Amino acid sequence: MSNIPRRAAFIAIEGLDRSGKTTQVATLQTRLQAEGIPVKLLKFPVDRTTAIGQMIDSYLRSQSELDDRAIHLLFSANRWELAASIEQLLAAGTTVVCDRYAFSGVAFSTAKGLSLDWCRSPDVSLPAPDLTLFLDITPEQARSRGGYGEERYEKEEMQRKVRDVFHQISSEFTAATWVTIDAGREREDVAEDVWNFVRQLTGGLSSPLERLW
Ligand code: T5A
Ligand code: NA
Repeated sequence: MSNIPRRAAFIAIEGLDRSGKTTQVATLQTRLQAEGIPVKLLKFPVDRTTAIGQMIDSYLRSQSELDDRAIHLLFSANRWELAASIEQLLAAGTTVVCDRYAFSGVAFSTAKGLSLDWCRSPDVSLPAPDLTLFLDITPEQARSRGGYGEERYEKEEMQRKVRDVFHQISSEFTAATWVTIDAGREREDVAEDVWNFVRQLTGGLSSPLERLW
C-alpha cells in the first residue's frame, strides 16, 4: 500500500469573455457535490470588495486609469492573496476550481502590448493548476450571446488578440494539463466535456502541487 499522501485537484477554467466560464463553473460545482466531492470555487479577479479588488473593479469599469504594468501587478497580487489558502484547501482534500487564473492575466496584458515574459514574471511560483480547461469561442459566437458588455476589454479587436495569446500559451502545455474545449456549443455539451476531463482527477493526486510557470 502506498503511504504517499493524496491531495485534491486544482482546476482552472479559462476562456474569453462570454465563453461561459461562470456558467460551467457553477455546473461543475453541482456535479462534484453530487458525487460527494468537497469543492471550493474561486473567481479571479477575486471578490471585487477587497482593497485590491476595488482598484481592479474601478479600472475595469473605466472609472480609473492605471499604467498597464500597474494593473497587471494588481491582478497578480490578487492571486497571491489566495495562494496559501489554495494550497491549504488542496492538502485538506478540497477540490479547488478557479474561474480565470494567471493565464487570463498573461493573455490580456500581452494583448495590450506588454511582453509575454514580463507578464509571466509576477505569477512565477504560484500554485499551478493540475488541469486548465480553456473555453474557446469565436468573437462572432460571443456576439450572438448578447455581445460584449461595457467593460474595458470587451471589444472585438481586443478579444481577438486575447484569443491569439491564449492559443500561443496552450501550445506550451501537454494535452494532460491543458485542454481546449469548443465553448460555442450548447451548455450541456460543453458541461459534458468539462466533466469528462475533471472526473479523471476526482480520486485525488499523489504528485506534489506544481508551480507556475
Ligand atoms: N482579467 C482577468 C485580466 O485582465 N487579468 C487577469 O489577471 C484576470 C484574472 C473581468 C475582466 O478581467 C480581465 C479579463 C476580463 O475582461 P470577469 O469578471 O471574469 O473578468 O468577466 P468575464 O469572464 O468576461 O465574465 P463574462 O460574464 O463575460 O463571461 P463568462 O463567465 O465566460 O460567461 P457566462 O457564463 O457569464 O455567460 C455569458 C452569457 O452567455 C450565456 C450566459 O447565460 C450568459 O448570458 N451562455 C451561453 N449561451 C449560449 N450557449 C452557451 N453554451 C452559453 N453559456 C453561457
Ligand atoms: Na466580461
